[in-house]
Amino acid sequence: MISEIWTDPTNLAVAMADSARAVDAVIDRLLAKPDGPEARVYEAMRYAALAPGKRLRPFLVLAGSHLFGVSQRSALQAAVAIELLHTYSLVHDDLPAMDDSDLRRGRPTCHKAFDEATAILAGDGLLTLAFEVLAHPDTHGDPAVRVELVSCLAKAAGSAGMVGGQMIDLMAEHDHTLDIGAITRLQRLKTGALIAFACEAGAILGKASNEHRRALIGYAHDLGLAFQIADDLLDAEGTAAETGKSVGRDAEAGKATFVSILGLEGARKQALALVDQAIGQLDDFGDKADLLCQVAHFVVERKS
Ligand code: GRG
Repeated sequence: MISEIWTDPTNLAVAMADSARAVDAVIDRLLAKPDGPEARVYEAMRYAALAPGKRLRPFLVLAGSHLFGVSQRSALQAAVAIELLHTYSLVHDDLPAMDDSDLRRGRPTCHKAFDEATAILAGDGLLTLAFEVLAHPDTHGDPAVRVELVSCLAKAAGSAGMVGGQMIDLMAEHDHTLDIGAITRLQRLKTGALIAFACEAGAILGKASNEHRRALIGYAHDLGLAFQIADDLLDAEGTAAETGKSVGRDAEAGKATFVSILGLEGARKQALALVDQAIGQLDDFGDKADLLCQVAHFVVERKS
């Protein structure tokens, strides 16, 4: 049972820390360093994937899986897969050809700690490992469930999801006239699609009803936008020491963001309204959804 991972299932901070430990233990095992010169790419993958991030997406997988009585082993496999894929996106996003960032998760970015070629390979290794993990029989006894997970993650992460959103974002660097609709679409693809997969994974693993699946997708859409607005607020108001990454990049680049369009107060209000809306989508699940309700508040209150 997933709840066995959580030493205090009523306390979000404790449950997130317990989940992160369980996920990191699996990643540590998966990325055991081999002998030979290829060990360097494992070192870079470990450096990026085991760095102190929030492990929000794996937590969403575990908390969503909890609603449907999914086994701990299945849920952890999906949780690990999404964290590996998320980490690849961070490693590649930080490269000089993209965001050119020096700091990530409070440490030098992967290409700074190693070199660009190694960081590209580390990202590629993390991305492909994510799918290997999902396709493994440990993820689910029913191959149709494994195929559905692989297909849904591929869609969320690919050109119709995160990669497409990143492309729109890069194009927007030369177009500062994006309106709120265009920014919402960009962010739904760039960060929302992966968050939506994280929330839906438990429903797929648990073979949930369409109605329950729709409720989780609704929750995820609201949560994903709230997360992004909070991210824009942190970029505008946070410090590198607090967030562990470079800040002030959006304003510096003159980028259109939720904050530049809605203003600080407007953005904050919108994020809080989305949190209420997200929580409203979980009514049917009762107390079992307590942690998902708590994490919705965390997403907008976080400092990193
Ligand atoms: C390179 C294909 C490709 C895509 C990159 C997701 C993304 C697209 C880039 C990440 C850059 C970024 C700062 C996006 C804003 C939202 C976001 C994904 C923040 C990082 O996620 P957190 O806050 O990070 O969950 P931790 O480190 O806690 O895991």
